[in-house]
Amino acid sequence: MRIKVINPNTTAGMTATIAEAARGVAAPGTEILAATSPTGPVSIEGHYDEAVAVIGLLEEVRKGEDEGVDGHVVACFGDPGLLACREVARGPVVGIAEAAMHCAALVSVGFSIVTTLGRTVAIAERLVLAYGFERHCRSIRASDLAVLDLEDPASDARRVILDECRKAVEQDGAGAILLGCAGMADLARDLGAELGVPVIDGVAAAVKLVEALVGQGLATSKRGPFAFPLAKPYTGALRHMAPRAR
Ligand code: 2AL
Repeated sequence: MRIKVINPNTTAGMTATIAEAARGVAAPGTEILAATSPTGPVSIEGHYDEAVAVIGLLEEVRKGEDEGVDGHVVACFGDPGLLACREVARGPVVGIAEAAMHCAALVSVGFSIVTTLGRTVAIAERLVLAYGFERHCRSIRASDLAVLDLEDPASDARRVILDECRKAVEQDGAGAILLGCAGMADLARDLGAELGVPVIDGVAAAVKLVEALVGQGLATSKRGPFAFPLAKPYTGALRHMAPRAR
């Protein structure tokens, strides 16, 4: 099967990290197509970044449909535009935050999320509530690292994130840690070994969930709210985004 993994920010170096994590867990018969958003913010660290990033993300999902991929992964921990992506796609579309939360609930009692800047905590909090994981979530901790710090070897990001994870385990009662940014995907294995609890990278979790869904012959329901968007003209700079007649 072919799974398209989309980084909704425009930083290709982060897409490389995401692609490596995805390919590291993909089954032998799974091909990972990794894509970087063609337009928008270099990193997604707030509601405005998210809103603007969704356009490039949707362009890539529309291309993925033309390419005939079996499923998509939205590789940003805010799961931006996830429901809109589901309207456009035939196959499953899984966000890395929801994938990580579902997997955590299966292997631990209580999880904590370690995210980037403090301003992203509210985004994760809203997702915890939207997905119904409030009884599972012990804490959401900000590392105060900017997303692009994760790309910079001089930033000491690994140590800063490890410290925050340790506090989540020792002070908040977390049985598992969710890495709150796709750019942290390369840290999961190492941090898990050091902390002695499951450390879940949402990119890996989402790839395995798409494989599980496609493997069961499950696609996105086109009855109800995930039906294809209604065909109509769009005007102005976004006219190329107009839904196609079906
Ligand atoms: C993210 C992420 O996963 N990618 C990005 O640009 N921003 N999430 C975050 N909490 O900072």
